[in-house]
Amino acid sequence: MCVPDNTETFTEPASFNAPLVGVVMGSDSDFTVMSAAAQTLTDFGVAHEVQVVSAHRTPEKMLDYGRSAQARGLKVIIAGAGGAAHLPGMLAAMTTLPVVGVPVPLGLLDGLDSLLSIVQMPAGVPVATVSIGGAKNAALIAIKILATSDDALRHKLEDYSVQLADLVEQKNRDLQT
Ligand code: RP5
Repeated sequence: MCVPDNTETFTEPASFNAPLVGVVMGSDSDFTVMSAAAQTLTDFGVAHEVQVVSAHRTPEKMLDYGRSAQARGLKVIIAGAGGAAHLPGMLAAMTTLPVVGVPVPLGLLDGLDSLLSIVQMPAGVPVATVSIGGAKNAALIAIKILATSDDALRHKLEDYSVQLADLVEQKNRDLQT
C-alpha cells in the first residue's frame, strides 16, 4: 500500500509499482469502512494508495487529486464519504477516470444521507455507487475494470468466484449435519 503524505507526491511520474487505484475518503473516521477496500485490493495484489481528501476541509487538495490522478497513473478512484458526501461526485467532475463511490454510514441516518448524496449525480458526471458501507464491492469493481486489460487479474477474479461458490456449498453441507 502506498500512502502519499502530501500533495507533492501527486506530481510523481507513473512507474511500474505506481498505484493503480486511489482509495480516498473524506475523513480518517471513514477508514473503519474504507479499510475493506484497501484490504481487498491488497488481497488481489493491486497497487493502491490511501489518502484522506476532504471536499469540504481540504477543497484545494481534492481539486489537485482529481486533476492529477490520471497523469499519476491511477486507473480508478474509490471515494468514500459520509453525511453531505460530496467527495465522490466532485472528484468525478475533475477527472475522466471512473469513480466508484462508497456511502459511509454515520450515526444518525444510517447512511441514507450518504447514499443519496453520492448516487444522485446529474447526467454527464457519473459515480458508480455501491451499497451503504460497500467498500469491498467498490474494490471488486475497480479490480474488474483493471482486469479488462490484465489476464492475471481476470484469472484471480475467476478463482475468487469459485471460492465464493465453494463457501456456499460448504455452508450447505454444514446445514445437513
Ligand atoms: C465527511 O464527514 C466524512 O467523509 C465523514 O464521513 C464525515 C464526518 O467526518 P469527521 O467529523 O468524523 O471527521 O466529510
